[in-house]
Amino acid sequence: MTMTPPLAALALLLAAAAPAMAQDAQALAQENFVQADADGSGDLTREELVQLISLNAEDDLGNARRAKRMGMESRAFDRVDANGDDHVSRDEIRAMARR
Ligand SMILES: [Ca+2]
Ligand SMILES: [Ca+2]
Repeated sequence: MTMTPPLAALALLLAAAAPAMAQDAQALAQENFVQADADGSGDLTREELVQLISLNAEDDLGNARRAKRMGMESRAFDRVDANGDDHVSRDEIRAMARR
């Protein structure tokens, strides 16, 4: 697991409530979450999380662009899905951002 990105970097790539982020960037990240959540379930499947990172990369939020280039999406998903139910909730993203 030497390639596992640090949690702080994960928070940034998901653009989740990182204290350093400007308010408008966080608003954009929230919009992207809603857009990525294709079925409106309030949480993200692996595919939806990949979409979120793509949207964040397009908006150049956090380090999403670099994460995408490095193909870190799937690894990020595994780290963020704390309870292993194959869905990433807002709470799980927030919990990770706080760590
Ligand atoms: Ca969903
Ligand atoms: Ca989960």
